[in-house]
Amino acid sequence: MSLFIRGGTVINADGSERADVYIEGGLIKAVGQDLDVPSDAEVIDAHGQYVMPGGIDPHTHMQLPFMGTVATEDFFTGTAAALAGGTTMIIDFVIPNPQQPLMEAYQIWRGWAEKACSDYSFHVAVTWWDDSVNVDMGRLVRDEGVNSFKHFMAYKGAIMADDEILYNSFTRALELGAMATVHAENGEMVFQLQQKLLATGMTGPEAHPLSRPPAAEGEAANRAIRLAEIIGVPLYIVHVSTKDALDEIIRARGNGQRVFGEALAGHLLIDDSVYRHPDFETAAAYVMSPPFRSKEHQTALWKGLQSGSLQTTATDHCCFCADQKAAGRDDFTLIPNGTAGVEDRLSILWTHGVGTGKLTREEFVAVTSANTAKIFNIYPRKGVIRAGADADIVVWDPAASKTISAKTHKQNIDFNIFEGMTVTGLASHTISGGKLRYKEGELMVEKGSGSYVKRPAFQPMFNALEKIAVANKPTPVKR
Ligand code: DUC
Ligand code: ZN
Ligand code: ZN
Repeated sequence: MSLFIRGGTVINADGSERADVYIEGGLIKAVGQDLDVPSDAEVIDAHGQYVMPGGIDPHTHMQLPFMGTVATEDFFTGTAAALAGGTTMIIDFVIPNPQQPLMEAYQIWRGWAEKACSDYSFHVAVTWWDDSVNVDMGRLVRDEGVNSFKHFMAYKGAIMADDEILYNSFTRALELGAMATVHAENGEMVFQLQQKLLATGMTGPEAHPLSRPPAAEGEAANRAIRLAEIIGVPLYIVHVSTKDALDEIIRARGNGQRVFGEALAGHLLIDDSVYRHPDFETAAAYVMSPPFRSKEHQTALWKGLQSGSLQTTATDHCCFCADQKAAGRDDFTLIPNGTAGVEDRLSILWTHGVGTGKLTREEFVAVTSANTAKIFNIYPRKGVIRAGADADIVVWDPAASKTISAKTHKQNIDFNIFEGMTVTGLASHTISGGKLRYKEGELMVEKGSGSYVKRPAFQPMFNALEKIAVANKPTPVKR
């Protein structure tokens, strides 16, 4: 069965045109006017609408086992919710327990993800180090199409990577042509502040942001950037939430370093006053790390996106319901960290980005899809409406409007951090792998229809350490 999207305006990151799109066999076959199309093609009328590459969310945690519980959204429900919002691919995280072989964890996550109904890929976390990790990183890059490795600089005593692990893993990533990525928060500082706050009797969610100050993120971002600079590996910083971290990225990029930054829809919209809500349930529902920040940081993040200092947007979609958050009723450090958003990211970014004039429509495509595809080396298979690309497409109705609510969302969680916000600009149709999967409120998904996307390694870059060694090599003295 083929599809024909007629009468819309195609928006790519590098330009827009009035064009029809013809889809066959899971791929975009043609983009243009007066296309020769089979008479039995199913027609989607896109007059007055935009036809854009489906969103790619580079940061989700479906069914993540974390902090003594498991995230409620699985790979099927999560990718279905994503499709309802116009997102057609996620990059999730394999997070091995310390001492667990990377390949073993990777196979477990691959098994869980088989039920996904959109395409997906994996970053793999390096949470410990020995020779087997070194070997498994090589197998993951060469055989499994993993080109990014994640490091949690926080979560001391659990999955935190210290500087020794960062050094070893960054060095290996460079050798393999892979990207290093970090959750940048100083885990020791967070741990110490948590103990101090608890000792003074501050046990509620209001203590959560106090235990994770902006400077703890700025310090970790700077440390990761400096390590990456010394080693020469490209670095991607997930969920940049502060001006402190952003300033470090701006400095490094200005210096010619390959450093990328991601902003979360939540961090762009929500401020830290949510943690002072009088109801534990409500305040706890917003507990995620890094936490929501004061408004000055939101303003900085928007400017970071507008200026290109931050290149991507994501959600850190990680769903825990009220009964799970209750584990931390008497101790905020036990509240499972995580909030949702995979369904809402595009409409939030459109409303508050394009709708306010902060972003052009093309920039919207860049920060929701194309830049992620480029940074993680799957462009132009993904991230663009072009003949030959995968038919992952959102037809976007800029006039459609709704008020976001947990009562009506498709996400498998009892809370929505954007509750009550009205958004204008919504997916009317979402096409995944050439099939229509969402149409005006109705999902038509199939468990397991999504595919795992391999991401090729990058050209290994010239090692900065070698560069230093070459520069400092003494000239032999002729006698
Ligand atoms: N932060 C969260 O809030 N949840 C999952 C992991 C993370 O880093
Ligand atoms: Zn994180
Ligand atoms: Zn995360």
